[in-house]
Amino acid sequence: MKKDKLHIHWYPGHIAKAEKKLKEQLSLVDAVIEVIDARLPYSSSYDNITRLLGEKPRLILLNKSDLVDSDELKNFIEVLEKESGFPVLKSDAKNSKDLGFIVRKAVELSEPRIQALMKKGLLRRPARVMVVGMPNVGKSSIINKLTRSSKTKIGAKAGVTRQQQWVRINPKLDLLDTPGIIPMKQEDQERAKKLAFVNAVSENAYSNEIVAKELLSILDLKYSDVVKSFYKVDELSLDCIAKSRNWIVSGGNPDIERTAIYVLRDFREGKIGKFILDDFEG
Ligand SMILES: Nc1nc2c(ncn2[C@@H]2O[C@H](COP(=O)(O)OP(=O)(O)O)[C@@H](O)[C@H]2O)c(=O)[nH]1
Ligand SMILES: [Mg+2]
Repeated sequence: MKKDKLHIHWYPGHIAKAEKKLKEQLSLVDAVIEVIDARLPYSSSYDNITRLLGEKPRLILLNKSDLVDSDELKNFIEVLEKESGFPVLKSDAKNSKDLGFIVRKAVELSEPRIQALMKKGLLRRPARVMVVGMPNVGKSSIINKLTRSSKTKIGAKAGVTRQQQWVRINPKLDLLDTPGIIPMKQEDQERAKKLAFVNAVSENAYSNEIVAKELLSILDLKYSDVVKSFYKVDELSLDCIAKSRNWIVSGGNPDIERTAIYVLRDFREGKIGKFILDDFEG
């Protein structure tokens, strides 16, 4: 297969199936935690999330906050809260300091539905919450982080087509132990490239050179000086970076593939700097 562009194979059937499963999981919970990659506050959220989630209360987590600038993130949090009408918190799945806030907010968001059930004569029960989001945004890490404090599996509640496992996080909160995965739509190649930067699409689906070039051109718009000084170059191109690093193949040509792989890796590991790659207008 010629990898001259992104080939992301999310056939409509896949999306329909994933959405159906998500809807089934949603019917079991009072609220959802939507996980977004803080480096892509718009691009790593699903366009149709509101259609999918309906009226379900939502806590939005800008995860991987350790990889972005905290002042820039603060601005994004304000904007996203206004736009979505839901609470937005930053989170870092490698650190447990945000844990208490997340648990408290999830419980708070679930309360109206529990109150409604109690009005119908049912006994109070713990809030039921699930984690949703695109691939690789950190859903499993967050579930692990939340469940590490409490390893009590509380067993199965029946879903429509299969049993779901729950974990009791504390007396007020039960968490569905499997994340709801939201697949990406294939048509949006601009977004697909951004998602490739943060490893949210399979590496087999694209050419490193094309994605790394695109990354450099976006970084050049917003963070030119930081990136140039990191690579000790005057111009942000794979060519210049290869020469500056002395990555040369036989014949004296710059080793573009190797450079592309390194640039993507440096970015993903946060080595170049702390960057947010979406703009407010999305
Ligand atoms: N730096 C950083 N890496 C994270 C964070 N959360 C998750 N990761 C990493 O991102 C990758 C994907 O995480 P995972 O939880 O498997 O994502 P999922 O596909 O949404 O379940 C893993 O390599 C995690 O270690 C975070 O807050 N900060
Ligand atoms: Mg996972």
